[in-house]
Amino acid sequence: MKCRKCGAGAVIELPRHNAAFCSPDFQEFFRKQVAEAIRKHKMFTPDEPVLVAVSGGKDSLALWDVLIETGYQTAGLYLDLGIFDYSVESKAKCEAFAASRGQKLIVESVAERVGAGIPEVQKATRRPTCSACGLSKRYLMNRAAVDHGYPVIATGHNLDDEAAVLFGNVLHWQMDPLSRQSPALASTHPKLARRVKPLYRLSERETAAYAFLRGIDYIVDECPFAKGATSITHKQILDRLEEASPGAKHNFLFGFLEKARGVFEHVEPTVLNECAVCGQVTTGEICAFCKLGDQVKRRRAS
Ligand code: Q46
Ligand code: ZN
Repeated sequence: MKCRKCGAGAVIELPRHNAAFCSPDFQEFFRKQVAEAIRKHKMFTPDEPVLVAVSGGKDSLALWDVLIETGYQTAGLYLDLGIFDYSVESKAKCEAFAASRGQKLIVESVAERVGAGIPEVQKATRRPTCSACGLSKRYLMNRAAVDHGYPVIATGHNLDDEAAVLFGNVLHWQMDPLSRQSPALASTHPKLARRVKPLYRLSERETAAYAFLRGIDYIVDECPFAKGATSITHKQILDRLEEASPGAKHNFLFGFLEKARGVFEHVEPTVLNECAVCGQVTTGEICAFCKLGDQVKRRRAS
């Protein structure tokens, strides 16, 4: 197997692109895909500081690495969810990565904001764990961006993640999430940062290969609550399709983005207010995160 660009021995084969690459040319290919994502969706400019949400996993650290290498102004944001050893280890990976590259890492902790980590928040709210966690992550990400002056948040979602979310949303015809599924979400309020996904053109296998070739030390274990998640079943189904027909995931996601997404966009504007307790953006009077914090406090008091 030879590199498509230089003819040297290839280290990775990409059936979807009908290509194989040596290590330097694969890294170049990876950076070009990220650059194309940023350009196509006008994600950010070199003058804008970007807050990169890092979990300690391969995708988010690969994203941070490529943005640093390209010369963007970045800081990392680690959200400490208080999920047992998983949080301790993933935080250590992010701290080591930031220190090795001389980058700033902002740490936000769920426990500091609401008095307990995600496992206890779940018990207090009786929401599914990932729902309480997702709500907390969205809130803390935006709040950190606004408080620290970052107009844009970049997350490490890759092509496989996005295709799996799309698959789930299509299975249940979730109209609202379908209208919002995009590699770049604009800000609709001065207190809302833009959210972008510069890895959406790259598969999980490609980000894993990039992280490995760049010598990035990431946490391999998944969050313990990820086990049995329906998103994993959806990923497995799409993996089988991809195996039978390379490019299936790409065609599914890109076809949606290019041909179908507009159909789901609705025009009714959502009225956004500022939460009476914390001042962050909400559609009601008090935001869902403050309500969640209140439930935790009440449970602790009882
Ligand atoms: S939502 Fe659920 Fe993740 Fe939160 S509780 Fe773990 S698996 S970390 S992406
Ligand atoms: Zn609030």
